[in-house]
Amino acid sequence: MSLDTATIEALAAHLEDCEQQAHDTLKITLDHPDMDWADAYAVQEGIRRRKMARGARIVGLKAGLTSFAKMRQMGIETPIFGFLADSFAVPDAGQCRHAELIHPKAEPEIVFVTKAPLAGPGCTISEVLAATDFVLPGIEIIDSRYRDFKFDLKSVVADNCSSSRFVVGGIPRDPRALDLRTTGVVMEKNGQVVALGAGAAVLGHPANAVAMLANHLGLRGETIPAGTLILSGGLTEAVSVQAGDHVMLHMQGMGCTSLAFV
Ligand code: 0L1
Ligand code: MG
Repeated sequence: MSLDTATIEALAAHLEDCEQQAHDTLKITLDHPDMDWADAYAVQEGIRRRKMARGARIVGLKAGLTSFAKMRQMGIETPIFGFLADSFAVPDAGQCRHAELIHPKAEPEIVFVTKAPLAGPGCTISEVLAATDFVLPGIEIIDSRYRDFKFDLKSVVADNCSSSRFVVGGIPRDPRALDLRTTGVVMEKNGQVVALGAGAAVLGHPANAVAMLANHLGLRGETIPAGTLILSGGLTEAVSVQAGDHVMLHMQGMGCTSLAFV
C-alpha cells in the first residue's frame, strides 16, 4: 500500500460525501498518482465501514466491468468488485429519486443468490452453480461519483465500482435448469428497446464473474457467505436515465423487473 490510514479514511469520507450529496468530483488518482490496488480496495472498505457504523446492512456484492470488450478497453484481465448496501435496493416496480443521484445509468444483470458458501482461490463455474439457490433478473443503476464518468480503474474501485441502486424481481430460477450463456435479455426505456444481449456477454458465462469474485475474496482471506445476493455484471452497455424514465428488463425464462425514475 502507498497511502497511510488517514489518507484512506479521508478519501472514503470524500467519496461517500459525494455519493450522499449527489455531487461529482475529479478522479482521486489525480492527487494520489501512486495509489495501488490495495489502497483502492481499502478506500472502498472505508466507505463500507462508514455506512455500517451508521447502521447500514450489506445486502450483497457485485462484479463490474465484466464484458470482454470493456475489459480489453480498460486493459484488465479480471473484473472489479464492490458491495451493495440496503439503502441501494429499490423495490421491484418501485421508484428511484433521480435527484439523489448524479448521472445514473441502468444496466441489465443476472443476479445470483447463494445457498452455500463459496471460497477461492480455485472456485469454478460448476461450484458456483452448485452453491446457487436461484438466479433472477436485476437492473443495476451505476452512478460514478467522477465527473462525466471519467476515471481510471483504481479510482473506480475506490468509489465502490459506481454502485448506487439496484432492483431485482421476476421469477427466481434454478440456474442448473437454464443455459445462462444463451439467456436473452431485453431492456426497455419508456417502452422502447434500448439494450439487448445474452448471458455469455459476461465473461462467457455469468457464473464466471461469481467464481472470480470468490477467487478475489479468497486472496483476501474472505469467502462469499450463503445467502449472498450477487450482481454478476452488465450484459449490455449501460443506458443513461432521467427523471420521468421507466426502465423494464425482460429476462428469458425469468420474467421481468422494472423501476421508475421520479
Ligand atoms: O457495474 C459496473 O460494471 C460498473 C463498474 C464501474 C465502471 C462504470 O461506472 O462504468
Ligand atoms: Mg453492473
